[in-house]
Amino acid sequence: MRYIDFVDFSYKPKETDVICTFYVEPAGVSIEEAAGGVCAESSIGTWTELATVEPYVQRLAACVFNIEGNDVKIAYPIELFEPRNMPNILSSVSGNVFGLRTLSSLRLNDIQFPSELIRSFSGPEHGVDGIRKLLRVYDRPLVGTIIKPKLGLKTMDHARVAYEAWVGGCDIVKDDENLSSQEFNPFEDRVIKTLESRTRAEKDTGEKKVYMANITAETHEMLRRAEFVIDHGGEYVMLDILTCGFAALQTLRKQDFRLVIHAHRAGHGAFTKNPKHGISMRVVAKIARIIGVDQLHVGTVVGKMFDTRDEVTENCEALKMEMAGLKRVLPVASGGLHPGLVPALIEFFGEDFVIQAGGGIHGHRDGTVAGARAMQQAVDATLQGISLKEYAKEHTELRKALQVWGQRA
Ligand code: RUB
Ligand code: CA
Repeated sequence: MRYIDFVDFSYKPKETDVICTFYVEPAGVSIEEAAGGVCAESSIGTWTELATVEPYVQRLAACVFNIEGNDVKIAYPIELFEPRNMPNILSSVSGNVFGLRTLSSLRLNDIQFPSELIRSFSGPEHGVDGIRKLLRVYDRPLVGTIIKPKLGLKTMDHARVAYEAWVGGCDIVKDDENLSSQEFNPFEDRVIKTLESRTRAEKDTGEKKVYMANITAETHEMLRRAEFVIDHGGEYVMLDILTCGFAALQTLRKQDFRLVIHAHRAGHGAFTKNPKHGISMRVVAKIARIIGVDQLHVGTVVGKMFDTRDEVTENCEALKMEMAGLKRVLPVASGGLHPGLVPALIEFFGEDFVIQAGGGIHGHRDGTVAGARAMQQAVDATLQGISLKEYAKEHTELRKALQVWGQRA
């Protein structure tokens, strides 16, 4: 089969097909030829015709069934993929094709997985409802913080700052993505001391608090650290899912740990930022949900990261849309957030999300407790329909936060 033989506009996709939507920019060939090349190389074809293609192989060919401008839709028969093996699926649909000479750009914008394939994976164990039940918070966004400075704090100070964030009003405290087990703050010590702070904060506030310990590491070590968290009374872990890899995430999810999995997406910008080349965050979100994360960073629209409104909307949809009965994943808005942005965030996300702020809490001029209070006050005001400016008249912490960081109109 030549590349062009993989194009058939009369093909009607089956319910069991995997459907990928690519943005394709050809280099020196027609769009049909370029799209056929993507289709061939990601299924059964190669650059030349083969003497070894038996008729039963031909039936497994993927098919370009739609081209509109540069947007190409390809249907893959489910038999091409091994169930329960996300690396295998991605080696096909987002593998060699990115390097083809016949393309100047290629972006995998979306994947629709058939239910049969989705059901071979675990999916989220807890999801939005499980997290709300654990935290006993049902009617507002969750408020979380990342301990800052992200690297360098010694364990005792890390645990102290965590305590201050919780008593100030945060539900969640998490490690930053590049804090693992450095000499200044070793993992085991940190987990023990920070969970002690959590328990003390729970006693002092009467509220449920959670700590997301970053277990990002080589896979066996990652599992050992997850077990360490369980042994010391933790319920949550966080993982940098892209640097650890989807195989590691699958391994973590397959254990019977019952841990809530917070997924950080550090590194995604390397392939999501260019709208014409790479892989969209929506695809990452779907994959992460199918494998089984409970919450995931999706962008903020208003913060320090680049994601557009449309992208964040798509990411949230991927976490919440009906997908073979999978539980909904909780979106995490993070990156450059502060109290002045809360009304805009709630307007965009609704109530089912995590407002996560590092600098926007620990940068408060009166310290972390005041920073957490200011954030909680911004949430309270917004949910009561009171403007931040008005609420700030009676709430010092919020007033001081707005003085420093301002408020988004
Ligand atoms: C934010 C932070 C997170 C980023 C990641 O810190 O540490 O790692 O949100 O980006 P701060 P994204 O609140 O000080 O900006 O959420 O877009 O993946
Ligand atoms: Ca970070």
